[in-house]
Amino acid sequence: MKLVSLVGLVYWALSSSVVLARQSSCSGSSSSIDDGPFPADLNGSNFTYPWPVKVYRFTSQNQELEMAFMDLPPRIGRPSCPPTASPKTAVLLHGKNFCGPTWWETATNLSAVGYRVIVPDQVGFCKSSKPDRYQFSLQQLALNTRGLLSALSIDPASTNVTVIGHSMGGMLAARFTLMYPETVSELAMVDPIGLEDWKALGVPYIAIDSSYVTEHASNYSSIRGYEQSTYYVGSWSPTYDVWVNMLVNIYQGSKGVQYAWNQALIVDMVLTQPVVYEFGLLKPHGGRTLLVVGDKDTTAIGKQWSPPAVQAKLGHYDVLGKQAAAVIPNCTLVEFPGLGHAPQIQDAKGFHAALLGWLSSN
Ligand SMILES: *[C@@H]1O[C@H](CO)[C@@H](O)[C@H](O)[C@H]1NC(C)=O
Ligand SMILES: *[C@@H]1O[C@H](CO)[C@@H](O)[C@H](O)[C@H]1NC(C)=O
Ligand SMILES: *[C@@H]1O[C@H](CO)[C@@H](O)[C@H](O)[C@H]1NC(C)=O
Ligand SMILES: *[C@@H]1O[C@H](CO)[C@@H](O)[C@H](O)[C@H]1NC(C)=O
Ligand SMILES: *[C@@H]1O[C@H](CO)[C@@H](O)[C@H](O)[C@H]1NC(C)=O
Ligand SMILES: CC(=O)N[C@H]1CO[C@H](CO)[C@@H](O)[C@@H]1O
Repeated sequence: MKLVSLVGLVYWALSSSVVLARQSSCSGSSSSIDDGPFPADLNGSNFTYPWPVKVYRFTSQNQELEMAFMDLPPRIGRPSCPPTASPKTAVLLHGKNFCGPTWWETATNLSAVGYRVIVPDQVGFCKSSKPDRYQFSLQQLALNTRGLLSALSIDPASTNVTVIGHSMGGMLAARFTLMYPETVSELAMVDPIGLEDWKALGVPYIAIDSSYVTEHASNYSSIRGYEQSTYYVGSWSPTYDVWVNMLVNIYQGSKGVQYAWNQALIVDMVLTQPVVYEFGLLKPHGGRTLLVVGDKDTTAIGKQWSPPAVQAKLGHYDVLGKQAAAVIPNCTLVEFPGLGHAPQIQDAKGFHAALLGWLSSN
């Protein structure tokens, strides 16, 4: 009896170590950086990016995936200040309705003051893979992003990494910092979603299949209508069109169906995976967090399909910013009066002055 169970135990230990060895050699050999060049239409987006697109190939959930990203050296475009190995790196995380390129002004500003800037597109977005089947979680996207940094040999022991996220990217930046506090030196969130738990406030669950129908029907007028009211508080400038068309291009592109499906899974992800309860645990190792909000931002996932009494409770960033800043350790709150969900676009100068001022104030 004892011998049998001992033999069983030894067998189990041997077979599981074989499995572990296989997994580690498998993931070790299958992650790589491809510097391209790539065709204009990459994974269903033919939007022209401001800098060369590279691809991080890796294995995730038993499939080969690619994350597209841009990697700006410090002091790009300043020939008198040649790029040098920089101990500072910034990682810029896009929101659900944007892609890496929307950060271009932030990226050039950070590069100008000496940051290497990594700008990924998450799996399911933009020029990255759009898998037919994927268990989307904020943790999985954070893990993918951490894998990209490792593949680029960005070692947090010798490099300070500043993580900056907007909207869904802000929620992801919070999750990333909770998972990898030793990697994140400083955290900055710009109108992050997830400052409240919408489901706890009464937002009804919606089937992924229903979200898919809405996503698949997206077009210029539906995207612009949404962004005009929540991002820009009713105003519009022709310079905002480029970001709408960048999305229309994907919805109508060669991977449009997979993109709409991935985006429906993303809606489910942010609705069901709150971070707000963990804000008190945010401890980037540099000790500081910046929270930027437009006080007229009204973004709230599920507001569109909630009853009016629930709608009235959601998305009050004038209140939510202060609430979050009171809970997050060492948090600096910068409010942009009269602005909505995208202060980095609507008041780019004011935003970059606030961001760079905070970064240099340590
Ligand atoms: C990281 O930033 C801290 C200040 O927050 C500084 O003391 C430290 O030297 C920096 N580390 C590197 C590797 O630059
Ligand atoms: C755009 O989408 C909206 C909502 O899905 C729809 O009502 C409208 O007819 C569409 N417009 C065009 C020009 O297709
Ligand atoms: C991208 O695709 C759109 C159609 O979706 C087309 O109008 C446009 O010319 C393409 N642009 C490039 C750079 O290929
Ligand atoms: C707050 O941030 C500063 C750096 O700006 C750091 O020196 C200090 O230790 C932090 N305090 C806490 C409680 O983390
Ligand atoms: C920084 O951003 C502002 C707009 O916000 C832009 O006008 C300026 O050119 C940028 N600076 C650099 C060095 O890229
Ligand atoms: C899923 C998918 O289509 N992935 C493609 C993304 O783009 C890279 C680079 O061209 C391709 O190798 C992948 O097949």
